[in-house]
Amino acid sequence: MFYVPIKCNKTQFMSTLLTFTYSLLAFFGSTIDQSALIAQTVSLDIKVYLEGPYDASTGSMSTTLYELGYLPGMTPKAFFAEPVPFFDPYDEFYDQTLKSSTDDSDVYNNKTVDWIFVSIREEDTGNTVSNQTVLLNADGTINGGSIPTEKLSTLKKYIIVLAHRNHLPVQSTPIKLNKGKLSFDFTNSDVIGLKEKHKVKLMIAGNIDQTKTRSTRVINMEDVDTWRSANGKNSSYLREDIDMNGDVSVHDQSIILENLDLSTSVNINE
Ligand SMILES: [Ca+2]
Ligand SMILES: [Ca+2]
Repeated sequence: MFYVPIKCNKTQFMSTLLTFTYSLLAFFGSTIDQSALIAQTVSLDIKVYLEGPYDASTGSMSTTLYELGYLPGMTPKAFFAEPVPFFDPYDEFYDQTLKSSTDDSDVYNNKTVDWIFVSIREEDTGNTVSNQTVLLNADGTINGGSIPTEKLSTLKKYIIVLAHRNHLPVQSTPIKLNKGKLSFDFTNSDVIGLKEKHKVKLMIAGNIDQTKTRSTRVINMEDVDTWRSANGKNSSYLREDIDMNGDVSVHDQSIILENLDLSTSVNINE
């Protein structure tokens, strides 16, 4: 057994060691990047609670709209209830085949709370990478939601914007792709625009008037007036039904009044 002595001073040795370390990091780094890119889609790993249907006693959201058959496209259980044709409040389905479907009650299940709009934007340019509407589950996770891998870069950061038909929109902090996912937990986050209640963070309820760019960002008297004009409607899928029990009542109004004048800078019309 023999060895060849290598002549080098301390500086050269440290330089060689650093080069070797960087090579190792580059190798494993590229392996991680490639593993994320091998999959054809990047999944959205989002958790969010809506004020109103969120029930602190169960730690999850109500699925009453599903249970009573009030979600768009479902046949209500009660004969006097008003069915709502299948539609998407934001016209951006995660699954485009749903768009042409006429009987969509099968898309729901006993975990379904409602539809929620998800927009993915590049942090540096603000450009929208993807807009889609996905189903929100009682535990705050979303059902479905993915983005073709080629639309994303492992070198960039992204912002997840969420909007709902009667809540203030909210957005995540910039995040990077991680293990083939874009992940953000809004239920345990300090981002502006969430409300802490029952020791969790919730999207703020009461934003039922979203007819103009400004009105999508604020809960004000226009929302109260919209509620007033619908007060007493019942047994259907109603924007003014903030706690999502199928009826528009003073319980819904009390939530709007609690949040009156709250606003956000998040723009969902980009
Ligand atoms: Ca509003
Ligand atoms: Ca209600």
